[in-house]
Amino acid sequence: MKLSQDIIRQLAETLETAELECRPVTKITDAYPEMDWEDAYAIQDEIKRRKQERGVRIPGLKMGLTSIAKMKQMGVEEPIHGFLTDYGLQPDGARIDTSRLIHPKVEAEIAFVLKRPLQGPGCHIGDVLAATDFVVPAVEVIDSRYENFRFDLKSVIADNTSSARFIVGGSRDAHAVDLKNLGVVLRKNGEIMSTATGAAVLGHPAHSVATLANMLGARGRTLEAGTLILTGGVTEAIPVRAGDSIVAEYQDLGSVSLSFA
Ligand code: OOG
Ligand code: MG
Repeated sequence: MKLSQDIIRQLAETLETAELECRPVTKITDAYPEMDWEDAYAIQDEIKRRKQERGVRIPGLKMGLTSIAKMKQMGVEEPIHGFLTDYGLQPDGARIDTSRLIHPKVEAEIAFVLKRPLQGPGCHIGDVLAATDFVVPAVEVIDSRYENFRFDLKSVIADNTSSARFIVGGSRDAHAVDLKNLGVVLRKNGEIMSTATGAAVLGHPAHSVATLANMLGARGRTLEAGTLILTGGVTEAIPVRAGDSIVAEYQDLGSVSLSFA
């Protein structure tokens, strides 16, 4: 670690305040170019600790930058992980209040719920499928706390990987669907914005969960049973504003819809 505990606490406060007050800040590596990966996750952990101290619950975790489309869009090439919040969970069909967000974008994702814990390193797709209770279609609303949605990997990890809101649809048995070849269509205001298949996510969405278990395992952590895991956007993220409506259609999994007010 390159940053002191004081600086880590200070940066966590800056980023969480930016989220809660919907005011973007400059990316933190501008002021602290020496910060390392450990510092970045330590800031994210400190944001989580602040929220939990206020009674916020953490229903799950998310992987980010797991598809080539997303990596290209953001100019980075490594998956990252963050956490989800109870207040971020919105029902299917929700109207999302854009006045509580800075510059939201939506992503179509495939999510897993585990029935057994997963412990990396060495976790693979087979372990994930054996430990999966069910899969659900999901839409994530991301909202970088950085000006113009511009960042580098360390800054976005510290900013809890732009986590803001998420919506999940109806559940399906993971073994009943071909997750790799599963088609996804993302529409804005009725118009198709992008299409992809599950394979866009690290070759297979379960590989994203295995990668998460291995990343956590490297830090001595376990992926607990019951955790909801968003595996990352299958296509590039689509900017939205008040008045927009979004529908994500998933082959065999149904659809998820939301609108912005
Ligand atoms: C980082 C979060 C990426 C995903 O699904 O790839 C992410 C960002 O692009 O702001 O959630
Ligand atoms: Mg995402």
